[in-house]
Amino acid sequence: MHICRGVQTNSAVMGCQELEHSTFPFLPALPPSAERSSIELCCSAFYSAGREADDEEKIMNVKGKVILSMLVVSTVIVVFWEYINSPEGSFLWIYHSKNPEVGDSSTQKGWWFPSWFNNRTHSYPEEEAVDKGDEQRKENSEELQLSDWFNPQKRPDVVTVTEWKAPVVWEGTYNKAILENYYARQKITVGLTVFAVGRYIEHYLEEFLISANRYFMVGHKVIFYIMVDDVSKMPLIELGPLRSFKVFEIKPEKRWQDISMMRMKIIGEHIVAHIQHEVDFLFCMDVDQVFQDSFGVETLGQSVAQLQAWWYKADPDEFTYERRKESAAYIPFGEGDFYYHAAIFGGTPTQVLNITQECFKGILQDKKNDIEAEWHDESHLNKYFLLNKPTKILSPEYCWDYHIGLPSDIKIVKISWQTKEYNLVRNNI
Ligand code: UD2
Repeated sequence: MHICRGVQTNSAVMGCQELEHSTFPFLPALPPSAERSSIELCCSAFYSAGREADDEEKIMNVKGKVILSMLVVSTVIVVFWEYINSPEGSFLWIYHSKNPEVGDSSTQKGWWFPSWFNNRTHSYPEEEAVDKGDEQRKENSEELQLSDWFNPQKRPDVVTVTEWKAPVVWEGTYNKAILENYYARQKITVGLTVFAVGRYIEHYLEEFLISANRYFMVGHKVIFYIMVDDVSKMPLIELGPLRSFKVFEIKPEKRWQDISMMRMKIIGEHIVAHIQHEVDFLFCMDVDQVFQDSFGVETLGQSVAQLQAWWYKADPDEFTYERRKESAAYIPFGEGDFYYHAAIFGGTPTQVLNITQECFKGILQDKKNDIEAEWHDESHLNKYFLLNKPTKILSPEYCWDYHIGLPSDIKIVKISWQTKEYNLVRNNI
């Protein structure tokens, strides 16, 4: 041992290099002369058996240390790589990732540490398979004809087809099995945006999400996009196997009217930034409502509008459209098809992007002209759907208010309104 220490400057170091060379083939090879001289030095220095044992022990020690240090180094490299790849360099269970395209007001919060660790792009459960790209979507889309799944004659008591031949989906009009089979083959993913700002979080969000988890697009992949102004108030909810969610922190507006209207801007930004790559269809919903029954694939379409429960039997001249010419949402008397409810609208990401961008343009124009439409975003949505007819309309069964009672044409309530408690939840009345 002492001798070894005495010659350590050469023999020990070179011995190590030899060992490393044979154990770790990726280390640079020594030149043959260096190899030879190291072997010679080693041989002459450790001739006796005892010394050989010492040598073996030393070799084993060195081997162990080398393996250990390689492990440590590779772990440090992996962790460092993850760290620098996280947008804010934050190494937390809940991480922040500012999305430049989504604007300063929006910060994404991830809640799934295991998936963060497994996937260095910080995606969520299901997300990898979700980003399918247009190619694969096209491949899978053998067109399903309307007559294959929709039978308007099944509900002669109500309006089931619009003047522009779009289906109005009522309970009994659709063939669920055919639709399910079709969309299962396409392996679709459906997104759902919901906003809960201020007291709407504690009042409505948990019930909305629990019920959506249970009834929204059962059997299909779903991503909930949850926009809140305070993530610390997010209810912890256990989701079903095909469900995942993404939470975003948004800047709260001072007036509830602006919170409602700004949804159009925020949804549009998120579609551009990521939603368009993640889902095939997207719904946007108010939070103050609860799913009560299956809200399934029969609701999917290019652009989908919801009939407002209080107005589905009324004459268009009675509708609460914006009637002032100065507003971008203006609809004159004598015009209009239906009164659509802003609590639910949807379609393909491209169509929903167009809806939200056009509505927000109208909202901005009104702000410039110092006017606010009577029903805010809903007035602009009605104007949009007047000019751009929806390709599918959902009956009021899909968003019913029990305060109306339960007339015989409402067969199954899919979503019901929560009681409006404006004095409790709104920040300005
Ligand atoms: C109606 C429409 C709604 C919208 C609004 C515009 C219904 C069920 N919905 O809703 O779609 O057109 O009129 O006037 O009739 N929100 C917050 N925090 C707030 C305010 C709003 O999170 O402080 C969100 C939340 O998701 C809420 C939605 O915006 O569900 C619409 O606001 P609302 O439900 O108070 O408006 P409401 O009931 O008059």
